[in-house]
Parts: sequence; structure tokens; C-alpha cells
Amino acid sequence: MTMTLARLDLDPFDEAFLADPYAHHGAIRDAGRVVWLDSIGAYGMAHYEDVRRALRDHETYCSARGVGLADFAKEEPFRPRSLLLEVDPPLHNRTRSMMNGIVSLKALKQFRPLWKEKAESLIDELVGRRRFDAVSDLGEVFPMMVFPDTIGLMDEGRELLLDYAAIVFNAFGPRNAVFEECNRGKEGAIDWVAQACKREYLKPGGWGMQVYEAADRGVCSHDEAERLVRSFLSAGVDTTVNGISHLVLALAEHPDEYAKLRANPRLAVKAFEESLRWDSTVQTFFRTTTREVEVAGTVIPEGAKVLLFLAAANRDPARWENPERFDLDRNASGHVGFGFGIHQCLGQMVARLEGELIATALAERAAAIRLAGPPLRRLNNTLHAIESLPVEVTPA
Ligand code: OVP
Repeated sequence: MTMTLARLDLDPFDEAFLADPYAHHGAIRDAGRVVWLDSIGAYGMAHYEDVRRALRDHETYCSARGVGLADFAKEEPFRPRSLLLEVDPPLHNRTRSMMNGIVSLKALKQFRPLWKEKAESLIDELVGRRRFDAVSDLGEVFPMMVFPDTIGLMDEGRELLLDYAAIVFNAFGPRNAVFEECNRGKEGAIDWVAQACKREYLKPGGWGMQVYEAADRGVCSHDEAERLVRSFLSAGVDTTVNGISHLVLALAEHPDEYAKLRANPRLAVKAFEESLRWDSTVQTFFRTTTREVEVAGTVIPEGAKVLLFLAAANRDPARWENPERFDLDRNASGHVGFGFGIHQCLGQMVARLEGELIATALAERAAAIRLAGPPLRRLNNTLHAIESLPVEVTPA
């Protein structure tokens, strides 16, 4: 049985959509299991089961033709392809297992005491102020206190990491005004990252140098090592910056849930996980079909771009009860905020540790937290990002 394919007019990269994607997800899900997005010339899926199935089936839905709108089989990539994100097996197996050896539970265990101290002193200071901006004073600050040192990055120019990540995540979408404006005058960030990834600029002992040491052992080439260090810098900052900002937004907008966290700070891990389901930093990624595939009666041809709405899947009412509610009693595991399948987030343990430490430190120090003004969005073609989030806290 073949069904007529739902054609949707909405542009998932226009400014109204990017400013409030959750207002539009229902229309995509209701239109069908698979939709054709005329605005970008791609298919889309926004149901939890379909998104998961596509992510799991990396043979049909490949990454090597890019996980953005651009098809690398037809266009030059925006930058040399990522050896993790934009490759398929067997190359992916090799780079991923090598990186898994560096981003390990053992490594993170060793960082925990220092990161905990840093989270606590930062939150001490912010709670003392009573009013602060959860983005510029917290979300953008804490990852920068821990992550660049973990990589062993050179000190000068680190602030350019945020500009760079915004460019990279915008580049997965179309060349719209959001992309162009973000890039304007930012060549410096791209040049800085290119330099910071080189061996001679990395400090000994960090994850960056460990990638080169793996290359010394013959696991990959030294050119590949440089590109793998770039993956750390691309994916490790803006994601956790916005993850922490959304965690605070979730807690500020749901005082009952914050009270639960206060009563039991061990809920910090759950709070961060649920905040990622509730508002997923990485909203979408594309895949490209390697063959004709049928989904719920719709035939998708070979070589089609398919936009997977991760954030919509995370609020699919067929999977989640009261999906709009940030709820600490919910089991959020199974959310696809970190993706799913062979490409599932390499840095998820880093993100979880950062989120847990901030949630714990807040719960121990602030009796209440509330918005002190409207949150301001920062538009990005891939990330749900916040520019500013004024909050007020009552010291415990
Ligand atoms: C969210 C990601 C995002 C951007 C860049 C890369 C990975 C990379 O591997 O360079 S995963």
C-alpha cells in the first residue's frame, strides 16, 4: 500500500520555527509519519519510533553524506568532514573506538573532585549575588572552566570556541540569514580552532594530546588526529553551555520539581536527563538514504535527505505522558537528545557530569529559583540556544 505523501509548507529553519520549534512539532507529527518539506527539499520524521528506527539503521540512513542539509555526494562539505560525525563504518568504528578510549569513565572519575569544587565555588558566588544571568554567568561559564583544560587547549583565544561552535551548528542547516549573520566577521574563530588543534599548541596530558599519542601508536594518521581534536572543540562546548542553561530554565519554570530536587539532591542526574528530553539542545540532524526505503507506506528514494526531529521525538505524546511537562518522577531514559545507535554522543558522560554537578550545587545552595525576566533566544539552525536567562535565587 502506498499513501500520498504529506507535503508541508513550513520551513524548519525559518526564524519563527527556530525561535519556538515546539510550537510546530505537533503539525509535523500530525501530517504523517514521513513528510516532505518543500522549503528545503528534504523528508522529515518527527515521531519517536521513526526517529529511533532511522538512527539505529545506519546502513539505510547514512552519515557519510553529511548530517546537515548539504549532500556531500553532490556538494563540497562546509569544512573537511568530521571523522566521527560524518563517516560510516568501517572508518567510524576505528575513530569512535579510539576516542572512546580517551573519553572514558576512568578519566571522568579523576576529574570529578576538581569539577565539583569549581561548580560549588561558581554557584556560591552566583547565589550570593541573588540575581544573575543563567547563560552569560553560568551556562557559558562552567563548561569553559572545565572543558578546555580537559582537552589541554592553549589559553589564549579560548573564548572563540563559542563563536566556532555556533558556526558549525548553523552550517548543518541551509545558507539562510541565521547562518550568514553568525558567520559575518568570524573568520578569526575558524582560524583559531585550526591552530588550537595542532599538536604543538596542545598541552601535555590532555585529551587533545592523547589523540596524537594514539596516532603515534598507529591507530590513525597525524592528520586524522588533528581533525579528531577539532571534533572535541566543535561538539564539546555550545552543547553543554545550552544544556546547562536549559536545565536552569526547566528548574526555574517548574518550582514543584525544583522543590523535589532540593529535598533530594541525588535527583540531580535525573534532573539533567529530563531537562535534555524536555528541551533538547541538538534539535535535529539529517541522514541520507543509501537505498529506497519504505516507512509507513511512504517510499523514500535512494539519496534523499531525511531530517530527524530529535526534539520532537522527545516530546512525542505516543511515547511520553504529558510530554510538555518537565517531571522529575518520569523515567527519561530512552530520550534521543544524545542521539541513538552507533553515533550516540561520545561526550554524553562529560555533559552528564557537568549537568549533575551544577544541579547538585544549586539544590544545596538555593532555596528557590525563579525567572527575573523573559528568556531571550539565540537562533541557531541546529541548537535550541539561549542568549540570556535572568534569574533570581533565594539563598538556602
Ligand atoms: C553533536 C558534533 C557536532 C558538531 C561537530 C562534530 C560533532 C564533529 O565531530 O566535528 S556532535
